[in-house]
Amino acid sequence: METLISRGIIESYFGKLMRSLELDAAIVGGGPSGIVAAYYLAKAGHKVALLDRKLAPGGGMWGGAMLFNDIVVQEEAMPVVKELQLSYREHANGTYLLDSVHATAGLLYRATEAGAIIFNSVSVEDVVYKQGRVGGVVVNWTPVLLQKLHVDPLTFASKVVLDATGHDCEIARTVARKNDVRLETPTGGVAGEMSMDAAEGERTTLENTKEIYPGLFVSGMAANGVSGSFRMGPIFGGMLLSGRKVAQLMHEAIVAQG
Ligand code: 48F
Repeated sequence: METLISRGIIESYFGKLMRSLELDAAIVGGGPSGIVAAYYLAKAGHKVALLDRKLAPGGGMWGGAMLFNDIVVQEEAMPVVKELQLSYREHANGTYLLDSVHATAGLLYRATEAGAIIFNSVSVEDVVYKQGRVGGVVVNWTPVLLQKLHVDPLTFASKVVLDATGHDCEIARTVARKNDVRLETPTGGVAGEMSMDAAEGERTTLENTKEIYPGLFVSGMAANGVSGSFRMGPIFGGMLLSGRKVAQLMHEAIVAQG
């Protein structure tokens, strides 16, 4: 029995690893924008893997506001909430409330159901960078990195890569720093996010969602962070719409590569 259990898990996990060696889309970060992007890309038939350094992907959505575990979504993003079949209730002035645990679990459920592979407890420590293009992710176990063990990583090739790492914009920062290149951002690098302006932050999240270097896209707070825009707190419509928008942009880039 013990061997049966172990063999099943090993075979299944190694299958996921093998399928991820050559991806259409590698998504770094399993916050709301990354998960929504994974859902739409997988639904479009692409080979998608999402990597999150935490044991429980979901990013900043589980905790609501100051651990009050509810979130707000505005009218414009309700088509995404409805498509992913999340439960909600009306609040006021065109806003809706969602239980943050239900909503986070629901996003993860829908993305995996659509065919996205999720690797949890896996960190992206670098990218594949060839001829002026980002072409994959360099991955390692989070516990290896936390322990500062000197262990080399594995690599997944990917036609496009998404930085959905939230406030830290880790992948964009790494690409700019290591390769001394200019990103398509106001400063040419990572500008860093500004203080709170919920309405403006929501608006610019969508505007800043784009390809910032050949093969590298940004979504969610990473999009605002690279562009020096506002944070917005526990309103999540911009994150959901950003995930949907970036999936469309990445889809077009994947199709263009053939
Ligand atoms: O920050 P996060 O939730 O991403 P998001 O989609 O959403 C932002 C909101 O949660 C909130 C907000 C809404 O109004 O302001 O903050 O922009 O999730 C980012 C995820 O990326 C993972 C991290 O564990 C988190 O789950 N992550 C960050 N760096 C890495 C990473 C990395 N190098 N490798 C793997 N995962």
